[in-house]
Amino acid sequence: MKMIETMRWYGPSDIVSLIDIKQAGCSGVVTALHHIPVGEVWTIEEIEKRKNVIEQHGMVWSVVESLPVHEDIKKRAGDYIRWISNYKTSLKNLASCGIHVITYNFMPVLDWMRTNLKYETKTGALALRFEQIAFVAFDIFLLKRPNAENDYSAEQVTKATAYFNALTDESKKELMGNCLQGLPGSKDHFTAEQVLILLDGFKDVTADILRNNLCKFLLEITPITDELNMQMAIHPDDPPYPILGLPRIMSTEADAQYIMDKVPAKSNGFCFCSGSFGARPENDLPRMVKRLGSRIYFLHLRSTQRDNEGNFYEANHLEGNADMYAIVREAVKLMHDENREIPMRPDHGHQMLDDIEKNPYPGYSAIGRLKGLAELRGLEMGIRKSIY
Ligand code: DNO
Repeated sequence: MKMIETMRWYGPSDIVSLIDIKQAGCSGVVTALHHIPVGEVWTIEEIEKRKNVIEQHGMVWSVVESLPVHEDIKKRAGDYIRWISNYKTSLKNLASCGIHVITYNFMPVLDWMRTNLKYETKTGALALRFEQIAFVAFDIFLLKRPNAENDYSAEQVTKATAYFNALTDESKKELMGNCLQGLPGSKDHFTAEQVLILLDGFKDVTADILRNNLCKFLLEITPITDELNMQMAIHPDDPPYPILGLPRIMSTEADAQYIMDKVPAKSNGFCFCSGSFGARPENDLPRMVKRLGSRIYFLHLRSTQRDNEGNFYEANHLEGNADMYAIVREAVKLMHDENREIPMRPDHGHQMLDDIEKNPYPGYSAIGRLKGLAELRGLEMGIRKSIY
């Protein structure tokens, strides 16, 4: 049993083409209908259209990433009943088109967050980076979130003030743009005003409430996903701790265990993202693969390099803090023991070589991911052949 090698494709507007993905050696494609507004139904017609383009290139649509969850569902407010009903319809439509693995997340307002999208690594290739103090400076001085400074220590505020005062106007603009990236698949940025309004909508939503809302959502959809033999794969928080005063509830092994216990349905599972979980030192990644085992439906393999101040950048796939050998070894054993293949994608990649001049979706340039995939594929084969 081996990992199903895939790459993410953002759809027809992606500068990385299906031909590129095919040449990288992938048999599967991970994509979403990014043009459909969050909450609206994915019709069979639209799903088929996307599926056909992928199949015409000799690959299959292995995983949906993401079928996004409307903010009202996360708050359990507003029109959430309608959005859940739409979500169920989209799931049924996907299953009827033969697509069964669905990634989603339950991070309020924003998806992943980085302060620097072009951090120069030691080779000159560019990586994504999260720098605490830069983020605090963004929060207090650029976003101007009310009372933001109360969420940080006096030392952090002092450092962020000095950091901010030393920035040129251009660097301020860049920091703002990086932190206000739109949702994945969109090249539209959020504005500070929009984000402040969205944040305000979550002001009464504590971590316990959010967790509860996630469980209620799962209790509503999993009878359908169980029946249709689907696999729901929740993506962890990135970074895996609260930001901008928002609760985060999928950051640790205990978080994952909690929803597994509350919603034991078989279709309730995880997208194990070693990069996201790995930004938090206490997350023992190989052990998590072992423990979450049968509920892991999708693997995102990536490593981060952390420092003592809570900063991290995305390292080469086989370097950094993640013990990729041990992670892949656990995954190989899991697939062998359960006699199943798990889709995997090299998560992100450095912007390097010819891609430096291009404008790919951050983290999703072709060559860096191709390199990551090649390394991971070799690692997996070596492990597999040495054990079995
Ligand atoms: C980042 C991605 C995430 C992920 C979503 C899943 O590069 O891994 O944006 O797709 O959180 O819903």
